Amino acid sequence: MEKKHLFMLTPLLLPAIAGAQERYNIVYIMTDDHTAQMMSCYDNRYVETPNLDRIAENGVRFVNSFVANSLSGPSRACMLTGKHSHINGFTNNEHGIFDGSQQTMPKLLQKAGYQTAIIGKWHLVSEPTGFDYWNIVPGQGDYYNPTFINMDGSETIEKGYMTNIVTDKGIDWLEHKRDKSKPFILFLHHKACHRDWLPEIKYLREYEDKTFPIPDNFYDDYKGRKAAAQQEMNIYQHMDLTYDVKIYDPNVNTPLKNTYLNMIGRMNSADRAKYDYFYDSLAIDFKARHLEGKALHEYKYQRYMRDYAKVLKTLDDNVGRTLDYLEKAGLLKNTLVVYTSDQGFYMGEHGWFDKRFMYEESFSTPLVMMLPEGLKARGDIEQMVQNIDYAPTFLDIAGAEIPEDIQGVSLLPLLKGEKPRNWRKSLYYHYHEYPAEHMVKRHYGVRTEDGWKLIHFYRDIDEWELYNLNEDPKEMNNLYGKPGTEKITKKLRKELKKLQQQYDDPILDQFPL
Ligand code: SGN
Ligand code: CA
Repeated sequence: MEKKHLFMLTPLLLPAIAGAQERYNIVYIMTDDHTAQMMSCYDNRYVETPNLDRIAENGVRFVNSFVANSLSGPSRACMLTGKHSHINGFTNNEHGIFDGSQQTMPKLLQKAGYQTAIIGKWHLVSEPTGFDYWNIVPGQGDYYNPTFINMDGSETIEKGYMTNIVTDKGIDWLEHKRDKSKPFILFLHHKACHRDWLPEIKYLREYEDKTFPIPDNFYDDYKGRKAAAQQEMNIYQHMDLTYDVKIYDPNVNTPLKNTYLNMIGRMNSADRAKYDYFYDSLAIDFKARHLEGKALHEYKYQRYMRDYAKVLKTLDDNVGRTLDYLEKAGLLKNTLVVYTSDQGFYMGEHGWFDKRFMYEESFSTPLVMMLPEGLKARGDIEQMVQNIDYAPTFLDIAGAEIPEDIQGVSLLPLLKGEKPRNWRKSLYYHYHEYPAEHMVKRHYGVRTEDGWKLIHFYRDIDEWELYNLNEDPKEMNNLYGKPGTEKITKKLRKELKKLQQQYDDPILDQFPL
């Protein structure tokens, strides 16, 4: 009797299942430390990234895209939960363990009938939850012959270069591993282009003839900006000559020399021979030049830019390969392709590498999307968006309900080409990792759509900074406390308070506004 009942229901269920098949898929490509200055559809001074640009050309480029906390683990936790760091609990890389029992976007997508998979960098310490398939690297992962953690907890050392491997695994999942009757979301999370910028062997010589222009605030003296003066991410002072610049001298010890040797020790002997041949010749040349002061400073900058650009070259190829696969498989018409990074990065601006600060280069992150049929937006999207918006956007795209407690907002109306009234006019930021590597002080702040920014650095410092981005886009002139700024400061403090209340940040109790 019961069987018959089920059988009778089957035809009724069919249209719903067919509907499910037509739902949009999502391929969410995220890189590490890739900044908009190094992506030609945002900035063509430095590199060409034709495949990344292809995404924007067939969809949209967000020109005001930001993170909530400019660091890997925290950024990933914001993206998974749609909530700020103080709510999702993963505030910093050094002590964070993501609580995987909480509500996350992949779990909600599973409930909505989606297949979920993540391949590559995870960086949240606890095991992934909410994924039907995962294959991640421990911690930061390695560029050469990386170790992967499998779902049964075992580890496999994969042969080759990380960026190629992540792409291979992604395509393999799409082609062979997924259940093709269901819509899916695939997180392809690359290690590129994180420090320590180890290029793929075939691109060792790429960009070697290029001299990169030096940013005009490369020799920043940090006047009026105490936190900026106290960081440890200056190219001149803090880039390790062996590890970062790759000048290896067996007789010279630098703090990260052993880390470097372990890292390049992962290469097979054929790759290693080519690698050594290339960088040893640089080291010989470097030694002969006896560089000091400004010349050494700029030498380090050029090495940094070239190696970062080489790593990016392989990444761009692989994004191209991913897009080509989707096209060939007939998936593009029904798949949203998202490309972003876990945060932006300094390419010599203020004399820096790394990120963390709420200044524009690292507060912002590239975000481009190739849109499936039915989503009509094209070109630039000017509205301010943040990585807490990805979770509600993907849920919305999937036709799933967006829970009330999610703090981000869905970008779907923007992707449809709508011009929503009452879009947010300001964004909240809070960075927590201090004291820690690179010594960027804890800080929080507000940035408004009309180009004002107010930041408070705290803990063993108590400093406020105010910027007018329209007049001072490089954030060199701290206006806080200057005559004539009373009114705007008051307004921004009020806005900051409103955001801290809205997002329920307990820091407001510590520093009432
Ligand atoms: C590593 C790097 C740092 C970097 C952090 C965080 N040091 O610790 O330079 O700021 O990761 O980066 S290294 O010696 O290991 O290269 S994040 O993107 O993962 O947050
Ligand atoms: Ca990162």
